[in-house]
Amino acid sequence: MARDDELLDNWWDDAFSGPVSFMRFKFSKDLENADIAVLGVPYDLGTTNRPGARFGPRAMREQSTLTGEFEYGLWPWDYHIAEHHKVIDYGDICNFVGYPERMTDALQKTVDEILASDTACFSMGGDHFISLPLLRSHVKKFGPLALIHFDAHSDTWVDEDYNHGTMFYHAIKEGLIDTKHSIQVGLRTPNPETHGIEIIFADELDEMKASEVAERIKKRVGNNNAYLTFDIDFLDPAYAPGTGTPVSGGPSVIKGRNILKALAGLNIVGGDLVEIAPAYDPIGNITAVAGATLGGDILYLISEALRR
Ligand SMILES: [Mn+2]
Repeated sequence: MARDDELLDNWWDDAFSGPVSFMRFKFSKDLENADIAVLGVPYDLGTTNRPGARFGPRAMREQSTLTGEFEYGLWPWDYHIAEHHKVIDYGDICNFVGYPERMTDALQKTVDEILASDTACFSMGGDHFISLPLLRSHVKKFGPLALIHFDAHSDTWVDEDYNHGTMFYHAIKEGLIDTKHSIQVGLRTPNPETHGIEIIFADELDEMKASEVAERIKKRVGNNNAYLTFDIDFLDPAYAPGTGTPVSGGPSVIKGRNILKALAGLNIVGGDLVEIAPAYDPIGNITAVAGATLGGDILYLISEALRR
């Protein structure tokens, strides 16, 4: 837990120049000198509709050079994470084109190593299937976890196939998720089986203040160790059109950010942000800008939890 003076003293002053690492944290594999690792998982063979999330990590990094532009940190957080923690951009997991089963093994092995060195991990997808191997690694270290899940879809379809709509069913079946302390937020698609997880559907969410949503999540999760997973299609397609399975009628970016900010204090041991497929952005990298911002918020939540 050390202040990262090197980063804070040598700031890149232009968002459009310099290395494209997540929020300007340095590329490194040195886990001994890191508190949090940011990991890209450019995998999209688990998609059931439009592919393209393999370009998500790169798009998030590129847009994060603006959200991470200031040595003062990411608004509305009133500090820079580097004042408390050394964060590294660990690069991407790769080498599995045409061999999806290799991704699962490579991702688990890498995240096992990261967590074994007492470094926390924030991952950028990739499609949502990557959360299954990520959960397996986190549960190996922490035991079954409360899941805080932002999404338009439940991703708990009872189906023995492995894809980005079934991985939380498999996670429940594998005993990775502590369902009685888990909650899904923003769902607006059919969900025949809750598996005992609490759900705030999108219609109810729209009627609630962000602070009320956060209170419901905090009450459900309590002091338990939690994993936070954020599918960018939680947002309305007006804010996040660049994704594989968009669903109309979702919340805004600021609603999502206000909920996340209010979750500070929870024991969030790891997290991911997934499903950005930048090719479907009509113009201006809308979805990746949202993802880089919300991803920054999740990084702050992990940092906040480490400080407790
Ligand atoms: Mn989804």
